[in-house]
Amino acid sequence: MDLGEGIRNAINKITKKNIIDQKAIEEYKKDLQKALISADVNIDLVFEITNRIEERLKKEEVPSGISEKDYIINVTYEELVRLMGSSYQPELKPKRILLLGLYGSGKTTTAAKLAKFYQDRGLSAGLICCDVSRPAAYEQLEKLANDANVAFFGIKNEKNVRNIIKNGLEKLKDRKIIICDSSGRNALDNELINELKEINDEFKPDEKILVLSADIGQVAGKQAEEFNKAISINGVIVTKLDGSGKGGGALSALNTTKAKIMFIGTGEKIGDIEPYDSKKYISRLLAIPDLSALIDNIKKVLEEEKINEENIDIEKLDFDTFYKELKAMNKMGPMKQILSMMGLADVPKEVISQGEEKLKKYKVIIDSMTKEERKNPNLLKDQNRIKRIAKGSGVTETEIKEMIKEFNKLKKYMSILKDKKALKKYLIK
Ligand SMILES: Nc1nc2c(ncn2[C@@H]2O[C@H](COP(=O)(O)OP(=O)(O)O)[C@@H](O)[C@H]2O)c(=O)[nH]1
Ligand SMILES: [Mg+2]
Repeated sequence: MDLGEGIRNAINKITKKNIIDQKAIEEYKKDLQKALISADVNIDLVFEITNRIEERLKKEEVPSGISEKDYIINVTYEELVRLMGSSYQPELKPKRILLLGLYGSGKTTTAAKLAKFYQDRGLSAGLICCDVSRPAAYEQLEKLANDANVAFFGIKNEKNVRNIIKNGLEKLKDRKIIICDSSGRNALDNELINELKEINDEFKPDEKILVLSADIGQVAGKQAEEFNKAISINGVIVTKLDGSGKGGGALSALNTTKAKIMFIGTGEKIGDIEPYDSKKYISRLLAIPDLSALIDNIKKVLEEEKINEENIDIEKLDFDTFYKELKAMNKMGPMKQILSMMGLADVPKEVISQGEEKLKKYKVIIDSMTKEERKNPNLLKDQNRIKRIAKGSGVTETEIKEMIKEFNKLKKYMSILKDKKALKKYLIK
């Protein structure tokens, strides 16, 4: 069972209970502890985070407009982000990057992934093979460079790293990003340190990045400190987060060191790399939608359509604003998820998922209304008006009545929203 599954199970268990009392919270705490410990999170950190979650759930009042379930998820989410928190935005400028680390950590794969990452963002990239110890290291990187469609340089059977780098820098001088892949060892020893120092001298990297595999769990923290002491690193890349149950242990341990988590590897394929963003990672772990992306999206839409609490006068909601609202909601994407997270799960489905088709039909109907009808929905209680609009718009009377029903639902939902102030709270945060 991976960390996400463990935590999701714990959440499901507590939120299914009829009454969430002190005992239920303590049980939840124990379930979380089990999940975190099995992900190899350091035991002190486990107690720290679960104590804080317990305390918050016992002491804090559930804010109005948020269901207890969403509140539990939210507290857990916030504390996990604190445990594994940080995010990295790679600067898109020319640079030299040296990747280092132990055997099998994922250096060579990551070198190619990283080269492609930058090249896809407009910076031509090249790879230099400086792994002089492993047989077939040259062929492996050459093939990966080919797959990634980036330049490659290496000298077969050459053991002198300075020589390789001198020639490589000359050959790849038109490349904006140059990434050097180095030898690994079973452990950090003097031989490796000396080799890395030589590469460092000759290559003069802007970034020295330690590549670590997530499956070493909390040892990641210690390893980052050791490498940092020996050769001073700028950050780390954690690979194999897809396949290891110990990712939580690795990320949380790194978060307690000075080592910056720059990227994470999430699969064997060349595109399986992303800059680290703990919020995104935890959202995925808890299988909740990427909240920050969704909230950004809502903000954008609200700005575009100038819809906010001040601008919507519920009493005055008419068919003109109705159409605008539907269009705005359509742009927001999985609205249902956002709303249910805000404790507004009772919003009618039909209001939320208006397909383009329906929107078009509504537009035609609304276009066939008179100005007065649009401004005063009450007029449509008159059957004759509905008949006239049906004729004019080429839709059935039933469809018009359906639209009116949805209009009324929207009106109701707007008042819930205004009442709970939930949306505003989320947007301001
Ligand atoms: N599932 C998964 N496998 C990875 C990832 N990164 C690397 N690997 C695999 O780990 C193994 C060792 O990788 P390699 O790049 O040769 O490690 P190196 O010895 O440090 O150069 C290879 O089989 C890779 O395909 C990752 O993010 N996810
Ligand atoms: Mg390698």
